[in-house]
Amino acid sequence: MAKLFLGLDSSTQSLSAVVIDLDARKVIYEKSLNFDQALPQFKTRNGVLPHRDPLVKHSPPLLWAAALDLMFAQMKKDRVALGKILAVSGSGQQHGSVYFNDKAAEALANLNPQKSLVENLDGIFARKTSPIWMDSSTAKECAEIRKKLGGIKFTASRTGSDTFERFTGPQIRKFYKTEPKAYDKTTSIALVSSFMASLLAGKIAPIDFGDGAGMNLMDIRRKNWNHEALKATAPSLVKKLPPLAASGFVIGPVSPYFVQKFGLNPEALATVWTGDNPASVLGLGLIKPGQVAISLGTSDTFFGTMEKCQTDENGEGHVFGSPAGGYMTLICFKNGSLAREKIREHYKISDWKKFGEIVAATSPGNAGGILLPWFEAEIVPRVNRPGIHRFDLDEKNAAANCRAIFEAQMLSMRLHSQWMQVAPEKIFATGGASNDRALLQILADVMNCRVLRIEVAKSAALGAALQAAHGWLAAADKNPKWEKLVAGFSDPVPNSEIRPDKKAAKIYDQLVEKYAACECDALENCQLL
Ligand code: XUL
Repeated sequence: MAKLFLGLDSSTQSLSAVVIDLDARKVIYEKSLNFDQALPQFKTRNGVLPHRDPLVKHSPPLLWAAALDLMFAQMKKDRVALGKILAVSGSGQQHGSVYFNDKAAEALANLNPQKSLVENLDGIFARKTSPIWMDSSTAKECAEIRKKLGGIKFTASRTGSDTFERFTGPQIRKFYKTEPKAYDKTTSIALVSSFMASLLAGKIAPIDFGDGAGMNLMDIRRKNWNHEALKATAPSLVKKLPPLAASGFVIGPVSPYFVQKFGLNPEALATVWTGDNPASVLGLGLIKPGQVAISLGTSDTFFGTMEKCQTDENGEGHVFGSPAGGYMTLICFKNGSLAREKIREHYKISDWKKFGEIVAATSPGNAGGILLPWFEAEIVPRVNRPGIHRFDLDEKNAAANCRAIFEAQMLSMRLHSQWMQVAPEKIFATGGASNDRALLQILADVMNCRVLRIEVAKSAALGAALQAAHGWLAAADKNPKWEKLVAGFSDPVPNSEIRPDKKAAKIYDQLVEKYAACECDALENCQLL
């Protein structure tokens, strides 16, 4: 009998599902459901509720529950063999939090299939909306927690990251400070991932080591709640947090709600979910230490796996638990494709093909011209006042500016990933801009490393399906090996390998020093890294 596993990814704007046939090493079904379009009654824009304060970004947790109902109904309609699925897992947008009251446990245990999930969950929240990762309204709380934990270095070495506005701990602290009564009524706090897992399992689910590390509350090395971080955040927090567990760990059989309503196999296992980035690491097949991927999307992210926990004392990067064991790192550069687009528009370049051609016709190192493209406040390095900075670069020279933006982005990645102490032997590139060979050549030359393109649609949902398979096999004492599990699901695009040009790589070894100096110059009171 085919071994089928379901992976779900509850992201900011959509819920995705991927079903894999493990032995055939094939994705047999995939679907995405856009929140705004499928559930307009929740009045979200791009999955987020409008708010008068642009720093506040919340979403309704009931939207995610309603989407789960819709997705199962869609799968049933599409004749997915739900009765044959052996286990379900998932991933969620990281950092977002859900606040349950004392009615939640009972409601989850008695989900009535005659009603919708939204009706079943009526009255179980101590807070109607959930702050999500796009929220940046907690600068004050970040500073308070960081101070109590002894500064950036100690906060990062304890919890895996410095305090960040979007991280759950600072968000919980703000809730406690601004709505103390509602905080008091909160009996359990979930992440988006553990909230969704709770619906599937019919009980409050554990938080995994991957998503748990995005809270500023988990001890990154011991993988338990860090009591000093809890104390620095809000009172009685230890009583409000579920246990931590490994991603994919079996919680129990799926809730009868999904069996009776949609025909899910009654023996199917509900497993612990993780964050979307940790799940993507699995979906892209990055399970060996030193494997690195660069995703060139709305924001550019640099992520990879690490055997030993190495934290960033400058507090720019993050360390999360990897669902495949060990650790993963994530560095998020906000000015990614949006910044590239701004330059393209500024110089009136018709399309990306033309942009690539212009870049290819210029020389590595750009004759020393540097552009710091902080069109928006930047996460890495921390830039609160957006601005564009040019050094030895003529604004009128369109071609040099096109090369300069991508060189700066790649030099920044090289500089700000040094703390990871990971020497990648090859880099997988994914996301929109990875289609462009001229840009990938710059990446290969700056990093002095082979680059291969990898295109996995819905990598988080695929990773979640693999996580379900791992959890099921482990529960059956089958001793699953990650390397074997991911094989065949995310092979690099054929003939996509780009090798570094040795001469160009030498130029960038020098230019990175100049880039660092320019960055320092542009950032007030900055020290050379
Ligand atoms: C990671 C982060 C985002 C969200 C997006 O720290 O905030 O990548 O996980 O869903």
